[in-house]
Amino acid sequence: MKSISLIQFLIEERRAGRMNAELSLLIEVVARACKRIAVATNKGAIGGVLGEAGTGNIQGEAQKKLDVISNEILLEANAWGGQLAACASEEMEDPQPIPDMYPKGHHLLLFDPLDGSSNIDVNISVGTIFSVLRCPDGVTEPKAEHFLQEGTTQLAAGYVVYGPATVLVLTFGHGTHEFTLDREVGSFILSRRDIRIPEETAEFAINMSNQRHWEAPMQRYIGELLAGKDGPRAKDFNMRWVASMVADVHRIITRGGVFFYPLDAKIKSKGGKLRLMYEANPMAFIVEQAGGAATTGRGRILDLQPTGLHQRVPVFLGSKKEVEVATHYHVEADAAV
Ligand code: FDP
Repeated sequence: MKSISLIQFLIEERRAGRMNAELSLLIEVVARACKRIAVATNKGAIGGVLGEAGTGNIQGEAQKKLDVISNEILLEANAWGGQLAACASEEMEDPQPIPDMYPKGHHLLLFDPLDGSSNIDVNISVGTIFSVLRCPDGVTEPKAEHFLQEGTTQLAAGYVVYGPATVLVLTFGHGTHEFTLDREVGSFILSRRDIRIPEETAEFAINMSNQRHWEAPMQRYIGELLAGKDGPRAKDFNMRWVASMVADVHRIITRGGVFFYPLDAKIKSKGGKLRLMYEANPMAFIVEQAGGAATTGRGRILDLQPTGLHQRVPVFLGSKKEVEVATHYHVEADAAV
């Protein structure tokens, strides 16, 4: 079978009128930066990249060296190409403008440079997540407020998993596609076109240690899954929790399943655990484009009107039927109050 590189795929998408040259260049640049992050990640202890950076990010979380390195790689790669008006990252309080010496483009890029940080030092898959928005017309100095667009307006979204293989999953709103890095050649090669997530599943991902803090409808839903064949769902369910969102979502993209990071009493005041703009929105876009569903437990993630660059939300995503059941339990419980 003739292999199709990412570059060739992007050229074909451009010819089909599904993206413009600037967006195509942006994706190429992000993919190139992620190859550098993959190299840094793969070096592990001998690259001197493991451990704490000794700093904290805006959310008060301790930064790992690789968080900082990955952020710098993405910022540097994206500064000079002329495809961006500004970048925003989990690791920076405010958006980063494009330096004056470089031309500015029409896009806004948001990213979580290294998702699953707590897994870096133990050699478990981590990843990069990104989302691309259009810079509003007439805005030359984008501020945080210009990034606060509903998920439905995303032009592209993707993630890269740095695992046994480095894998890039992308959507531009015309299906979800997977590319695997050929390390010898240095190119991402199309490995799955138009991925479909099975609507039904018997596998769920959740941090069970938070169970006692969950809201009643979540307790009910997971309780029914755990009851298996003898319970109301009349089916045995299996559980997986990598604790790197990219790796958990990649499993769902590959064989189906559902992923939950619900609201719980510990994180209620923050609104959730995962960040809307550079975690939930891009993952929701990718999952929906693969035939899955993504909600906050109460409504569609992509319809949320963002209120802050680092806003957190509950996340329910994956196989459609299961996301619907869990969401229904929450909506029903709210209506009964
Ligand atoms: P991490 O804090 O290690 O960066 O983005 C946050 C995230 O990881 C997700 O990747 C992961 O799904 C989740 O948090 C893990 O949460 P727990 O620590 O509760 O397991």
